Amino acid sequence: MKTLTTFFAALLLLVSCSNIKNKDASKDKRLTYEEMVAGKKDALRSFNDEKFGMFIHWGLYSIPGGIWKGKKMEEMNGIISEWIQDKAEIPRDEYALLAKQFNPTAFDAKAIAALAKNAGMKYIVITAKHHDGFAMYDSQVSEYDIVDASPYGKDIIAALYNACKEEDLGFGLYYSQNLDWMDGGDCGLSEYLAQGLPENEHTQRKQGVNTYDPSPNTFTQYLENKSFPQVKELLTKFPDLHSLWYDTPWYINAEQSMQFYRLATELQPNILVNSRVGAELGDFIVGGDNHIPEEIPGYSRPWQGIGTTNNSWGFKSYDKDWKTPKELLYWLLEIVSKGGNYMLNIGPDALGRVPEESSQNLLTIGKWLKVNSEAIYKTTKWKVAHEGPTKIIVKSTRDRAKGKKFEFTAEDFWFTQNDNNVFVISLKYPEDQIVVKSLSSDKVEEISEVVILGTDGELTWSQTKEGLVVNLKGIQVDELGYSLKVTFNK
Ligand code: JFZ
Repeated sequence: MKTLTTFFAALLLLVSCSNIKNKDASKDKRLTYEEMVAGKKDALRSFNDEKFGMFIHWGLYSIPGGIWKGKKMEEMNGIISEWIQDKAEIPRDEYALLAKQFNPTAFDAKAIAALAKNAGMKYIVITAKHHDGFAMYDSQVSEYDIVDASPYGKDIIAALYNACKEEDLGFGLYYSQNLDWMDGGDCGLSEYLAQGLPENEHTQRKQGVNTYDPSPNTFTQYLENKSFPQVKELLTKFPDLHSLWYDTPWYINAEQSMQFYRLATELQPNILVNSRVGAELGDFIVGGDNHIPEEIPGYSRPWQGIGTTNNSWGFKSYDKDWKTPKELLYWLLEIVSKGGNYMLNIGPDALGRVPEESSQNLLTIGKWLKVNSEAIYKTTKWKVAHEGPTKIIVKSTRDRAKGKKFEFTAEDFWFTQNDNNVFVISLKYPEDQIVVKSLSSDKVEEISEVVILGTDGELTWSQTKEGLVVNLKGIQVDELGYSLKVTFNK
């Protein structure tokens, strides 16, 4: 009996030693950045196929809605309402009082997930913590969160996570890893400068730095005691995330950016991390806010264009400059035809309601996408993004807010492609026929079929040296516009 016990004790010792060796080995075998990125190929292919997602900015800033003590954002040199604490220089304790009145009883996670689904969106990314430092989920790291600090007391991120799973929608989180006006001290500005890192527009303007009432802790303490631990708890609490959307990495260094990337990827190897993690890292590139690239970007990674439904990410009570369905579709076509994925924002109000105009406009887009889905989802850019006389350049949110005319002609066409097809998308019907010059017989292979999505009717068409000529007299599929599916001879 003794011999048998000794044998099993020795066996146990042998196994545990080999485990320690393996653990040490596996620790030494930490993936390189390139290996981490390479492991996300399938997730990136889905990201390309999805084309359209919902961004949600919702937090304490939705209560003032862009007005502080009678002053509007524009009177404080601002525009986007989620920056109200910064623009009005609201001391931390005063701003935190907003939490005591935050009781969004109208919030309906299932309704928001259904809205995204019916708008033709394939994923949602919502602000878990924006620059004001307030967590919209039940955080064990900080009490400054919706469950511990507000009368509402419920975890809206968890509710929306579950609603998205039920609707088979991707679910991602926005997290402001650098700027934090409650706990971020000077948001890293002094440490950034002490490292001799290059001065830039942000450091010179101290953009987003709490200079009016900074917390007493150092930025390193903020990173170690709040930012990294909250990212870790979010990725543990919500195990199957579509993406982690970091933002404004203006005062963190390359090593810290890599730590944020690695932290997310080691916890969820398929999670897509955006380029605002900083230091040129990230699985997909995010363009500027409300920015349409003038040409097809030469990015080596997938890219995402982001936009607002009016001129603010957070709810802005007096901003009624809603993008019409026609303008929203223009943004989608401009971004998708240039190989991007469009993430369009909604800003729920203090009670959790989605502004009626933005949800109605999203549903109109969803109706168009139902008919024209083949021209958008699972496509890639073609050699030509757009043909026609109309060129509308939008550089930023402020640029768009100046007011632009989103009118198009029957000669304006946007293109996408998949397999052996090119899709020709237009935002205006012709009187009788169209000539698509980019599809002339001397520019592309011989065409074997031309159909219009959403109807079965036969089309009269011919491919000439001038272009693809199609008779569309009297045809109207959807008031926003139509898509032709052009198939080439194999
Ligand atoms: C940032 C945030 O400050 C803003 O509140 C919102 O969340 C937006 C989506 O992201 O704003 C930015 C950040 C970077 C650029 C522009 C606006 N940029 O690089 O052009």
